[in-house]
Amino acid sequence: MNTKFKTDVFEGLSKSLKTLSSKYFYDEIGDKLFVKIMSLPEYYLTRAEYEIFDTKSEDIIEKLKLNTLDTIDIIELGAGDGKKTKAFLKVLLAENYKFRYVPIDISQHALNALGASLKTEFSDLEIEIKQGEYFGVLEDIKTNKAQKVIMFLGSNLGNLDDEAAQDFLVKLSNALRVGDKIILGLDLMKPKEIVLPAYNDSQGVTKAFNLNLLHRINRELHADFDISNFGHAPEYDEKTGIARSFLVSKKEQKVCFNGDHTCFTFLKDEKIQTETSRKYNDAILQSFLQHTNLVQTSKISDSNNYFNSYILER
Ligand code: AVJ
Repeated sequence: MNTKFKTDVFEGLSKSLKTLSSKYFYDEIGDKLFVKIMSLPEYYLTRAEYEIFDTKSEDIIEKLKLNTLDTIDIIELGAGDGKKTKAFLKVLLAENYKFRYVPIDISQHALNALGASLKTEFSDLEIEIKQGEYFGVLEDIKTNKAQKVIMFLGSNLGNLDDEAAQDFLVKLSNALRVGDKIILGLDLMKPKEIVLPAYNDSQGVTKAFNLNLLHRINRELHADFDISNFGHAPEYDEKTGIARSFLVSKKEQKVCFNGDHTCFTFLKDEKIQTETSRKYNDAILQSFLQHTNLVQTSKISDSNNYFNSYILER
C-alpha cells in the first residue's frame, strides 16, 4: 500500500536537489489544511476563481457553445469542495441544459461528501461519481458518445512541471472527441508581492501544510524527521512565472527510516523542493497547446485579472 509512496520518497531524497512530490500533501490532515488555505486572506486564487463562476457562469456557458440536443457530460477532474462547481451547475440547471455531472477523484471520501451535499442542494441533478485516476476513468467513458465538458479548476495544472503539464494536455486531448470542451482554471503571472504571501501566509497555515508532509512520512514510513529542524521557504521567479515551495534544513542533520536502516543527511540550509505552482499567461498556455489537438476559444477573467478560466476545444 505504501510502497509507491516509499519508493518516491527514497528516490526524491537521494537526488542532489532533494525533492518530495506535492501529491503527497493530501492526507486527512493535509486535506483539512488545504481547506483552511482556500479561505486565507493571502490566498487569492480560490476567491478569484469563485468570483468568475459566481458572476460569469452565464458567460462561460455561452462561450462553451454547447450542443443542446443531447445530454452533456460535465466531467470534473478533482472533486474539491464543489463551491465553484455548484455556482456553475446552478446556472446550467436554470438554463434547462440536459446534463450529467461526473466528478472524478482519487478519494472516495471526497466524492461521497461532494455527492451528498449536491443531492441536498440540487435534488434534480443527475450525478455519477467516478473514483479513480483521471485518465483511467476518462478511458472508461471514452466510448460514451455524449458531448463532454471537462472541468479542471484551481490552477491544479500549475502543480505539474512544464514538461509534465504538456504531456497532461496531450493525454487529455487524446481522451476527448472533436467538439468536446475544457474549462481550464489557471492562476496568472503577477508581481511577487502578491504571489509570495499566498504561499507564506501570516497565520502559518501554508507552513503547516508543507511541514505536514514530513509528519506524514514519519507516521507512514517510520522516519524520524525532527520537524522543528525544518523551515518553510517559498520562492517565486517573476520572469518565468514559477513558484516553488521548499523545506529548509535548519542545521546539519541525519534522518533515518525504520531505525537505522536507511538514512539521509542534510546540510545546514539544504532545501527539499516540495511543490511547483506555475503561473500562466496566454502565451505560455498557447505554447503548451501546440502539441495537442486543443485550441483556446475564449477566456474569462476575474475583476482583478488574477485568474483566468480558459475555454479550450478539441
Ligand atoms: C491546489 C495546487 C493550486 O499550488 O496554489 C496551496 C496548492 N499549495 N498552497 C497551489 C497549494 C500551497 C495549490 N493548488
